[in-house]
Amino acid sequence: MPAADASTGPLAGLLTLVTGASSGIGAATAEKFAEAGSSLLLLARRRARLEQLAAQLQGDHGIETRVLSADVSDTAGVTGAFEGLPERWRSVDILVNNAGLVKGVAPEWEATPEDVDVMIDTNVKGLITMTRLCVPGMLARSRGHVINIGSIAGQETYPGGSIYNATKFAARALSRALKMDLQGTPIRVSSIDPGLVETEFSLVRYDGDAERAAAIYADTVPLKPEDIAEAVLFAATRPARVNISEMLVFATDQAAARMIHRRQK
Ligand code: NDP
Ligand code: 8X3
Repeated sequence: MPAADASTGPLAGLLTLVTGASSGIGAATAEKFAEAGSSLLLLARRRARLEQLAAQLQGDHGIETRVLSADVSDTAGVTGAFEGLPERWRSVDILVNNAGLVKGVAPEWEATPEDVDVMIDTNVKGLITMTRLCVPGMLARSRGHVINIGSIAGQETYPGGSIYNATKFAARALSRALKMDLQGTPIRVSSIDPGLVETEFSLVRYDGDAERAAAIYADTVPLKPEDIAEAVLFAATRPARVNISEMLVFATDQAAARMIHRRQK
C-alpha cells in the first residue's frame, strides 16, 4: 500500500512521546497519532519491537520517528537517554505517559518487595520522571499536553489489586495536581482511564502464564487497545481551549472494576 500523506493531519508539526509504545495501548496510540500526522518518539525497554513499529509507521504514514530504548523506572538511565537526544527530539509537544504494569494478585501483606518496587517505580516514579523531563520544555515553548493513562483501578480498589490500585490512585492524584500546578499556562493535562483492555497486561501480571491471562478476556468482549488510543487522540485533538480532564472508558460488558459480564459457554 502506498504511504498515506499524514502531513495535513490534525497533529502535523507536533512531536508526541509515547511511553510503553512496544505493546498494547501504547503501540495503538502510536499508530493513531501517526495517522494524525504527529512525529513520534517511541519509548519502551524492548528496542526490537520499537524499531519494527517505527519502520511500519514511517512506511505507512510518512511521519518521522525515533526510538528510545529505556526503562522509565531507572531514573538516571532514562534521564540520560532522553537528555542525550538532539534538541528537536527533546521538544515534546504531547507526552503520553502510558508505560505501566501490574505484578500478581497478592494481598498487600503478601506482595513481594520486588513486585511492590517494580509497580511503584514504573507506574508512579516513571510517570513523574517523564513529566519532569518534558514539562519544562512545554512551558518554555508555551504549548504542550500531558496525557496520563490511568485506570479504573485508580478509582476503585478490588481484591488482589492493592499495590497496583495504589499506583493508579497516585497517577490520578498526579494528573489532578499537575493541572493545578500548570494553572494559568496553556499546557493541558488529561487522564484517560481504561477498564478491561485485551493487551499483554495480564500476561505480565501472571508472569507469562498465557492460559491464566487468556481467562481474563474469556467469555466477554473487552476493549481493544485502539479503543483507548482513539480516546487519547480525541483528547489531543480538541481545540486549545478544551481540556479533557478525565475520561473513564469501559467495555460495554463492564460496569465496575470487578463487574464484568461473562456469557455462559
Ligand atoms: P502492555 O503490557 O501490553 O504494555 C505495557 C507497555 O509498557 C509495554 O510497551 C512495555 O514495554 C511498557 N513498559 C512496562 N514497563 C516499562 C518500563 N519500566 N519502562 C518502559 N516501558 C515499560 O499493557 P497495556 O497496553 O494494557 O498497558 C498500558 C497502560 O495501560 C499501563 O499503564 C496500564 O496500567 C494501563 N491500563 C491497562 C488496562 C488493561 O486492561 N490492559 C486497563 C487500565 C489501564 P517494554 O516491556 O518493552 O518495556
Ligand atoms: C487495569 C485494570 O481492573 O483490569 O488497569 O486490573 S484491571
